[in-house]
Amino acid sequence: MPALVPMRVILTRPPRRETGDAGLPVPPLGLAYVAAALRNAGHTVDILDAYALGWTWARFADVIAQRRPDVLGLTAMTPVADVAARAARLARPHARHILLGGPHPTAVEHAVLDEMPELDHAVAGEGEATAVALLAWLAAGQEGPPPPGVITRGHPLVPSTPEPDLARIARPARDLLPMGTYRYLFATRPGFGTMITSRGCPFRCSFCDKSVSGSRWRARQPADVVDEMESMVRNHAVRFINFYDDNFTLRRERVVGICEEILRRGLDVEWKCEGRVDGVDLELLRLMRRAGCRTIAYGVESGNAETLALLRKDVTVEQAPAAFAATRAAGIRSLAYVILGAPGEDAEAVRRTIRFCDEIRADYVQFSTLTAFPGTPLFSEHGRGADVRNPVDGDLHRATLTDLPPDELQALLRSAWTRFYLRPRPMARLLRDAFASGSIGEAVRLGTALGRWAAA
Ligand code: B12
Ligand code: SF4
Repeated sequence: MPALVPMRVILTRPPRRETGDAGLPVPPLGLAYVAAALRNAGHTVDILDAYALGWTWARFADVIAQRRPDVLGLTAMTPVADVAARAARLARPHARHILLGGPHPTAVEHAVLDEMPELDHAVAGEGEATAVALLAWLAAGQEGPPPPGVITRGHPLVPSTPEPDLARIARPARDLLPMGTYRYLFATRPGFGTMITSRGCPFRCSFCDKSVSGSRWRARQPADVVDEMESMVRNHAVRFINFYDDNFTLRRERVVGICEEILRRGLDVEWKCEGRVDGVDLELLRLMRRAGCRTIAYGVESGNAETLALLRKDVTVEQAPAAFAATRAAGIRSLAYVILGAPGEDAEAVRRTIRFCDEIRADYVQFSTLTAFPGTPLFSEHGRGADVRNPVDGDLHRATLTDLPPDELQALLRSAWTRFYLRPRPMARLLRDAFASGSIGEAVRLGTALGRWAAA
């Protein structure tokens, strides 16, 4: 449908910080969804993933100055809000309207307009329909109140309800992304893509920001999911997919349906998903393995019952070993997300969780500290916290909630990473995956960070 007033839109993920950002680039799925909606509404849309393309800030500034878009759309999680602010400052003289969407503006709402004075408007929540309505409002001269979901000066935010119907929104515009540049260290093959097959989560973990998609779980049907997988395989040479659903395994029968559909179509693709330790069983895991599942990430969080209670994870310490054993028996690798040094934990409690990761025989572990991001229950209850550095996070300092002295927690974190990975088996597995997925650079970066930390 042609837009009443077609606009030239650039949606962008800005370059990395010069100080060296952590992490391999994964596709900016949110931008790709918004791009598809705006394009369908008749606008001319480009996605400029300067982060993935490895652009310098100077090149980014030149291109924005040259292209002078009607609308520049930025996205931000809280830890990269400073990067979005920098991009908005640079782009201000060259873009008619500057917008920001994503978890950060959704969580902090109007405060983002003070944090980033160069922004014109921000979008709260899922952005597909809101972005289309916002551009129509801009084209109409911003007459009257802004559409629901829009954060703007001088008007209260009216939440955008109902949430988008996942069966009806357009698939992400991957044709606008540099798909060949994306990598994931734990992928078992090159050709990497990401997908989201459900939104929202009914659980209540205190460290989790559910501001964007809320608590109501909405899921796509198996045939629709596998259609999108197939189109990624056909059109973008994708051979390994990360499912970014908060709860891919929430409804057993849906997972069974997706796996059976993959098998029925004979789709040659491998994948990873996130699961809860209370949501899997051996029979399901064996089916998932046959359908290409190679890794499942579980929010183990802690080996201490008191910490699980603080995190409101609603799982028990005892459930993790069973889920990890079943995952191993099915031939799927396990990744444990773990939080060290939460309030109430002393050094011995932290060590207990580190040992717990060995006991459950996780193939990979991602150790973090407890950060209270805006939008999480913890943030409203505890505020920000102390600064603790994680070895693998490059320049990122994370405000951390802990009763331990920051130096001590940092040392424990370092020993957790180095103890776990600087051993022959995990190193060999990482190297094998790095070669298989084409992520050698990331493996070298991780290895160097760990080596430096071990020697310090
Ligand atoms: C994939 C993912 C990542 C990926 C990459 C993210 C990316 N750039 O795409 C990786 C692994 C790198 C990552 C890392 C981290 N992540 Co993360 N991640 C996710 C996850 C699981 C999925 C994101 C996604 O693709 N969602 C699907 C799309 C459709 O949703 P979306 O991105 O929100 O986009 C929609 C809207 O936000 C909006 N929108 C977004 N951008 C724009 C732009 C415009 C112009 C408009 C109009 C609208 C709009 O419209 C989109 C479509 O509806 C989310 C959880 C979740 N369910 O969303 C957490 C999440 C975003 N991550 C989070 C966090 C905390 C982190 C880490 C800090 C974790 C850690 N402890 O290290 C790191 C930070 C990394 C860094 N650089 O600083 C939080 C963010 C909270 C916050 N307030 O910022 C989330 C929400 C998890 C949670 N529930 O708490 N993450
Ligand atoms: S951490 Fe996972 S299970 Fe817990 S509320 Fe967030 S998305 Fe849901």
